[in-house]
Amino acid sequence: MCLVDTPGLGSVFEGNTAVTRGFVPHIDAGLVVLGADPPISADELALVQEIARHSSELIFVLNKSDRLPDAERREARAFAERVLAEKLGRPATVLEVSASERLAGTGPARDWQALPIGWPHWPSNRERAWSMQPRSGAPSSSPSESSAN
Ligand SMILES: Nc1nc2c(ncn2[C@@H]2O[C@H](COP(=O)(O)OP(=O)(O)OP(=O)(O)O)[C@@H](O)[C@H]2O)c(=O)[nH]1
Ligand SMILES: [Mg+2]
Repeated sequence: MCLVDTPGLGSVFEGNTAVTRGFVPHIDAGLVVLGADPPISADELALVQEIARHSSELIFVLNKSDRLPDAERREARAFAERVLAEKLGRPATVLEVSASERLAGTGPARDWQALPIGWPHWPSNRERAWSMQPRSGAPSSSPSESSAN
């Protein structure tokens, strides 16, 4: 498995957004990390729609859930689920997480247990070998990348 952490959108460094957009055709499965405040931007929504054209394997998480009181967090999640569903034309579930709590080993359970075990459903080795062939249009600078087996 090769995990690629692409830069977030809306950075003052315009190249960051270009690198992320350019990487979309290479995605087999996407873990979309949304911030709690604001929950999702128009740019992120457009990117998700673009990713969905390349992969049906998509998971959405609302990170930094520790930053919002319960009522606001519920509202942020419901808003993100509604706009994502409208954009994708299918139901979308957003899971609440907090990377900070997870790192510190503190906080409530949140939705960590709801992250699907065994996700994503990786293609067979043969299909994977094909999909890892160099493709045209690869980004000139690479997002941070890590590999695991
Ligand atoms: N309170 C809180 N802060 C968080 C959490 N996750 C990340 N942060 C903070 O948010 C800031 C940005 O975190 P990053 O992990 O760099 O976020 P990112 O989405 O990868 O950012 P880019 O790659 O620059 O788009 C840092 O100061 C983190 O400490 C979280 O769950 N809770
Ligand atoms: Mg980052």
